[in-house]
Formats: sequence, structure tokens, C-alpha cells
Amino acid sequence: MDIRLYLVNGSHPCVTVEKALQIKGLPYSVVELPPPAHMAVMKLRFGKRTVPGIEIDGEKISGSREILRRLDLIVPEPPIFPADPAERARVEEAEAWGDDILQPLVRRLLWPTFRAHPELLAAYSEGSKLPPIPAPVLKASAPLITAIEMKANGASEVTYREDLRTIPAILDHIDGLVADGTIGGEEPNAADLQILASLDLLMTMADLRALIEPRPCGQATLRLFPDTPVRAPGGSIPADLLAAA
Ligand SMILES: N[C@@H](CCC(=O)N[C@@H](CS)C(=O)NCC(=O)O)C(=O)O
Repeated sequence: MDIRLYLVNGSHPCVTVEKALQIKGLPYSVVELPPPAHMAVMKLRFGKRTVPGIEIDGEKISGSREILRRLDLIVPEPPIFPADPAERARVEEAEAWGDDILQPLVRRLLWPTFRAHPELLAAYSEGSKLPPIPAPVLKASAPLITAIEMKANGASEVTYREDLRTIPAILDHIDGLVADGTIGGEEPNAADLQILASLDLLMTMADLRALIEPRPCGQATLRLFPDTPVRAPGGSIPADLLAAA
């Protein structure tokens, strides 16, 4: 089977899909695209401008939720969706929340942080297989890149402030999902993959990691993604805004 995953380095829904491929033991190759140029390439190739997209023997599937369902059909074991219908509904509800609410919130927090600290773009490029962009060029192009991404993701100074204020409630919600066994179990399910990949990316920011790591949801994230480093040092988020979180 020929599987090609189209991704942007560090993108959380791409991490969700990569982890699912690994859990299923499916070999795959990666087509890495640079942001924000990936939007045009993906639109041309998949008809939708977002990553992840996947080609399985030429069949194109776009979107992390759609891809996970397809992978579970191709390789049923280990399952990432529970067989019991009620349990499956619970996991799918949590997965949808992770996709619709948490995923965009992470983007609305990251891009304004990059805008304020363009030097972080280099740290977040680590792990990329694309030819390295010299740091001065990256810094010079940061205002344009971050402006395009903030617009595409509906991020602004206002959303930044509001999203930071909602962080405790968001983390309480995820801790609730751990407490009732929807996520955080022995075998990761689709909701784990969706939600914890987003928390993993938030935990690359030292300021937020300090809030997340001690919680049950932080511990569940570290079990699934033990190796992700901190990329944005403490102080990257202004202290007065962080205080609200
Ligand atoms: N929620 C969808 C979309 C993912 C998504 O928005 N990906 C971002 C990168 S993390 C993207 O490609 N954004 C470009 C855009 O919004 O046009 C999924 O999980 O597949």
C-alpha cells in the first residue's frame, strides 16, 4: 500500500494522523509543505486548503477526522474507535470538540506569539526536512507569514487575550474527559490523538506548560508524546495576559 501524508512540520492535526499511522503500523512517506504556501498546494491537490491530507494508493482524503476513520477501516487492530456504540459516541463527541474548539484555539495562541517573537519561528522549524531558511530571512519574512496565518486563523490581539482567559476552563474540560475515562486510557483512541496532540503543541510554550503539566490532562499528554521539547521560553506570553490564565 502506498501512503503519502501531506503535512506542515509541527502542525497538531498532522501529529494526530502521524501517531495514528504509527499505532496502526502503516508505513508512509511524508510530503512536507511550508506554511503558509501549503494552503495553495493543498487546495490544488485535495480541494481543501488545510493539512493534513493523505493519499492512499492514489485516493485522496483531507482532514484528520476523516483520515482516522479511513485508517481504522484499513487496519482495524488496534482500534482507535471503540466497538461499543455508546462508547464510540462519547469518543467521537470528544474528538469533534478537540477538532472544532481546541485545535483553532491553539493556532490563535501560537501565531500572535510568533508575531511578537519572530525569533521563535526558527525554534518551531526544528524537525523540518525542508531546506533551512537562514534565520535573518525567516525573521524578515515573519511579519508577512504571521499576518497571513493570523488572518487565516481568525487570530487577533482580542482573541489572544480571550483565549488565554478560557485556558483554565478548557483544561478543566479535558481533565473531566480523563476522569470519566473518555481519554487517557491504556490504548489511545481518536479523541486522545486529537486532543492530546493539541495539548502537546500548547506545552511547547513554557508559560502554558507550567499550567498544563501538573494536571491529569498534562500527564496524559506526556504519556502519549514524551519527547516534545519546550520551544517558546517562559515570558513569551506577556505576564499580565498570562495572569488571566
Ligand atoms: N480541522 C481540520 C483542519 C486542519 C487545519 O486547519 N490545519 C491547519 C494547519 S495546523 C491549516 O492547514 N490551516 C490552513 C488554513 O486554515 O487554510 C483537520 O483536523 O484536518
